[in-house]
Amino acid sequence: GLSDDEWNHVLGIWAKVEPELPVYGQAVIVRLFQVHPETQERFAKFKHLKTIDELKSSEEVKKHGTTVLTALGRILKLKNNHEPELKPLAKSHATEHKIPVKYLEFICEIIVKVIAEKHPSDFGADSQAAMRKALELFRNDMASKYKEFGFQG
Ligand code: HE5
Repeated sequence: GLSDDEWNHVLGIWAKVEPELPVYGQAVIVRLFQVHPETQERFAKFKHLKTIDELKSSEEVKKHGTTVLTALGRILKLKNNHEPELKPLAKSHATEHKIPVKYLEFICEIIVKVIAEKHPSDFGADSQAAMRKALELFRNDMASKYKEFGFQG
């Protein structure tokens, strides 16, 4: 798990992200599709969006980005006790959306990068390291739940 100090870093930066969740959410999803185009194939309703401009101007992309970061924020705030919040998410991603753990890694790395770009002065090396650790915990627990749901991920 993370130390109190590490959680303070994680939740401190999250408090700066939170007022602008739709802005961050949009940036994360657009970047995910740009850097890892195979992830866009998983979204039936985003397949028709071909250009960067189309992605950036899509209200649906923005809405989904907000949904994703809202879920992640709730999990981070529960610190090491995220099981009740994580379980339904793991279930839907394992059995319904079938999202490989690799894709979770992609999006987590992009989340760190997007925050670093938008908040360079508030997201120093210690905070970045703490956030990476929290996201790794999230992914590891998603991966073990995936297995419980019979998805190898
Ligand atoms: O599962 C749900 O609720 C428990 C449905 C809404 C939802 C989805 C759907 C939520 C809350 C999340 N995702 C959250 C989430 C947090 C992690 C970091 N997701 Zn999610 N997703 C949904 C991630 C990571 C992640 C990576 C990838 C490639 N996710 C995806 C893909 C994905 C897809 C295809 C869907 C189905 C809904 C949809 O099509 O939305 C437009």
